[in-house]
Amino acid sequence: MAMPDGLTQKKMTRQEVQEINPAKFEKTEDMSNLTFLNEASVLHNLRQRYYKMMIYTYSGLFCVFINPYKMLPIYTDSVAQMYVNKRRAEMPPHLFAAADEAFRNMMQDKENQSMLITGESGAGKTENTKKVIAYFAMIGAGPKRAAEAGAADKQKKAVRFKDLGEVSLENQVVQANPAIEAFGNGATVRNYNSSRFGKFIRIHFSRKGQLVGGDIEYYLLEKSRVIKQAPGERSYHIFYQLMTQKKLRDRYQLEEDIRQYKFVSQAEISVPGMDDKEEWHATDNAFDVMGFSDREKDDIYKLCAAIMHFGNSTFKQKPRDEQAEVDNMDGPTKASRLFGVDPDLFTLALTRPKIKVGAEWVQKGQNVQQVDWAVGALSKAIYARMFTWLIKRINQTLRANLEDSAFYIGVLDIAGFEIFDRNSFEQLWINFVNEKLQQFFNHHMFVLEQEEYQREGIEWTFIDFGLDLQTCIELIEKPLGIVSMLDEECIVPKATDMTYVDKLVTQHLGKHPNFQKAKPPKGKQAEAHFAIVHYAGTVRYNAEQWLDKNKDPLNDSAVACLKTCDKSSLLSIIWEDYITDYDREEAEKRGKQEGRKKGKSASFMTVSTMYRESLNNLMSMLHTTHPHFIRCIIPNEKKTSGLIDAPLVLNQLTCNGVLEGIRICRKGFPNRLTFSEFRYRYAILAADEASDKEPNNASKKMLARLSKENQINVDNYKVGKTKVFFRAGMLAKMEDMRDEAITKFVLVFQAACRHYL
Ligand code: AOV
Ligand code: MG
Repeated sequence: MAMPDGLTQKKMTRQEVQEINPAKFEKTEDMSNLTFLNEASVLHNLRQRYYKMMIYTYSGLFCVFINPYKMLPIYTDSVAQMYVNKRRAEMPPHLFAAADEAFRNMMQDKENQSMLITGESGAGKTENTKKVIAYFAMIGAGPKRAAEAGAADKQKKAVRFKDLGEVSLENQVVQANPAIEAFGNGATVRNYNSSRFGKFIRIHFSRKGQLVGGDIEYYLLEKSRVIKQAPGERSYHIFYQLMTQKKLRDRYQLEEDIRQYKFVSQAEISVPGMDDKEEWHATDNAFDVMGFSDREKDDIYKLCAAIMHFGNSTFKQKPRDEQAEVDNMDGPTKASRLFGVDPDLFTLALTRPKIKVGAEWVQKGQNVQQVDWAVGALSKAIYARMFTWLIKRINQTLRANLEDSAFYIGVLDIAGFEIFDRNSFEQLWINFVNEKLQQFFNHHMFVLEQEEYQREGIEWTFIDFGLDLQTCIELIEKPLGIVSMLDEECIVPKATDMTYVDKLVTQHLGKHPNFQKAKPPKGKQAEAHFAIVHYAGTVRYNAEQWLDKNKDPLNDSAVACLKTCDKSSLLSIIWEDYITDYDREEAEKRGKQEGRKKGKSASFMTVSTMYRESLNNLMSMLHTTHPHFIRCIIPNEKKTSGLIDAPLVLNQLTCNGVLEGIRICRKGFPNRLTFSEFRYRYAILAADEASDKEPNNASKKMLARLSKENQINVDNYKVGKTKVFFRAGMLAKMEDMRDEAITKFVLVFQAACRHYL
C-alpha cells in the first residue's frame, strides 16, 4: 500500500486497512452520511476539509470544529444573519447553524436547550462559547430592536433599562466574559488564554424569544495557579493587568517590578500577543458595563494586590526548633493593611494558631513548612472565594429581569478528558465529569434513535449505550467507590494517602472491571497508585495529597483574624459562609441565650462533596434540556494554522466521543433515505418495480426484488413508514450496484448507437 507521502510502500494485513468511501462523499458536510464510517475516513474527511479551512463538520449529532488558529471572516454579523432561521442543510456547517437550531427548537418545542462544548485545552471551546453567546444575544435582541420602532414598547424598554444607563442587556451578556476571563484564565503551555475553570452560561429568553438575561455557574477553578506556576506558564491575567496601572500600584503599595512578587512570577510574566495594559482597560470596562461600583472594583483589585504582598511573607526557625517566626514583616504588614486587619495579630494567628481543645483554647506551634503551607492555602482560598463572589455579582446584574424568562439555552464550556503523565485528584474529577457527559450523550442518542424507529414503526430495540459507562461511573460515585472512600478516609484519624490507596485496592482490585493496578512506570513516566478504565482510555492516577486536596484545610485562627476586617468590605463578604471555631463558640453562647442549637456549617464539606453537588446539579439541569454537541479539536501542538497532526486528532476523536458516536451509529441503521429519494436514485436497479406510482410501494417492491435476487440481504435494511433504513456500509454496496448498472446501460446504449449509425 502506498503511504501518504506517495513514496514509501508498506505491507498491511486486511484487518489493518479500512475501506474508502465513494467519491461523492469527499469533503462531506455530514460524516454520518458516509457509507464507511471508520476512523480513517473520518480523519480523511476532516483533514481535507480543514485544508480548505472548512473548520466545522457534522457527524450525526455532533458538530466537530477544528481550531483554525487564524482569524477567518466567518463570525461577522452578516454571516450570522445568514444563519438566522435556516435549517441545517441550507447552509454550510457552522456553529451558528447549531445555535440557530437550538433557538428554533426552543421556540417550537418550548423546551430549554443546551450546547455542550468540549475538547482539550487549546481546542477552541472558549472562543466558540463566546461566539455562540454573541449569536444568541444578537437574535435575542431582534424583537427588541424591532420594538424600538413602536412607541408603546419603547416606553417599556426605557423603564427596563433605566438603572443601567446606556448599557444594553446584550452588551452585558457579552461583556460578562472578559470580566470573568481576567480572573479565571491564565497562560499555559498549551493555551495562552487557558480557562482554568468550567462554566455553564444560561441565556434566558422570554416567550417571544427576546433576550431577558443570563446566569453563570462555574466548576473546578484551579486554585494552585494563584501561588504556583509551572515553567512556561503564568498566573491569572488580572495580576499582570493590574501591574500595568501606576495609579493602582501606588494605591496598593506595589513595586513596579512584578518579579518582586514571588506568587505571580515563578515563570512567565508576559504572553506573546497579549497587551496587559490594553486588557486591563477591557476588564475594567467590562466591570463598568456589568454595573460594578467603584468600591466593588477597588475591593477586587485590592484583594489581588494583598495576595501578592501576602505571598512575600517569609518565616524562619532556629535550628532544631520547631517554631516558626516571621522573618520579614514587610509582606504581612502590607497585606494586612489591605485586608484591613492587625498585622501582628494576623502573623500571630499564622505562627501560633489557637485551637479549641474541649472547652479550652490553646496555642499550637507551627514550623516554617506549616506556616508557608497555611499562607498558600489562605491565598488560594481568598482568590477562589473572590472568584465565586465575582460570578455571583455578575449574575446579580444579568438576572435583573429574569421574571420574564420562559426558557433558556445553556452553554457549557468545560475541559475535556485528560490523560497526562501524572494524573491527580483534579484529573479524576475532570474525567469523571466527562464520563458523565458522554453517558448523557449516549443516552440522548439512544432516546432519539428509539423514537425514530418507533415513529417509523420499525421493530428494533436500540441498545442504551449509556449503560456502557455505568460501571465506571459507579466505581467513582457509588458508596465504597473512589470518591466516597476518599471522603471517609478524610475523617479517619491518622489516615494517609497510602492508607486510602490500600483500602481502594482491597475493595476493588480484581473485583471491579474498571479498577486496575497501575503498571510500574516506564522510563520517565510518573509514579501511579491505581488505574481506572475510562471510556476514553485507561488512566493511571497518583493519589499523593488527595486527602489534603479533598479536605482543603485552612488555618482557622488566621481566618478568624481576617474576619475581623471591615464588615462592609469584600473580604468580609467572601468569608461569610466560613464558620470558624471562634464563630461557633460565639454562636453557641448566643444560642444558649436564645435556646437554639448550632447549625451545620459549610466548612465541614469536603471538596469532593461540593464538586459532586455541583456536578449533580449540572446533570439534572442538562437532563431537562435538548442538547446540542460541539466537539472542538486542536489540530497540532504548535498553535499553527493548516497543520494536522493525525495521531493527535485521532486521539481526540476517541476522547471526545465522536468515534464512540459512530460506533453506536453503526449498531443501528444509520443511513436513511425517504421512499422517493430511494426510488429516484436506485430505479435503475429494478426499473419495472420503480414504475409504481406510489414511491412507498415502489420502494418496497424494489427492495423485495433485490433481496430475492440475493443482491442485498433482508437483515441489512428496514422499511419504515416514510423511509428506508440501511445498516452502515449498505449504501456503498447499493452505489456499486448502481455504478455497475449505469456502466452496463451505457455500454448497451453505445453498442445500440453503433449498430444504428
Ligand atoms: P479552549 O478554551 O478550548 O482551551 P480557546 O477557545 O481558548 O481554547 O482557544 C485557544 C486559542 O485558539 C485562542 O486563543 C485562539 O488563538 C485560537 N482559536 C480558537 N478558536 C478559534 C477560532 N474560531 N478562530 C480563530 N482562532 C481560534 V482551555 O480553556 O485551555 O481548555 O482550559
Ligand atoms: Mg477555555
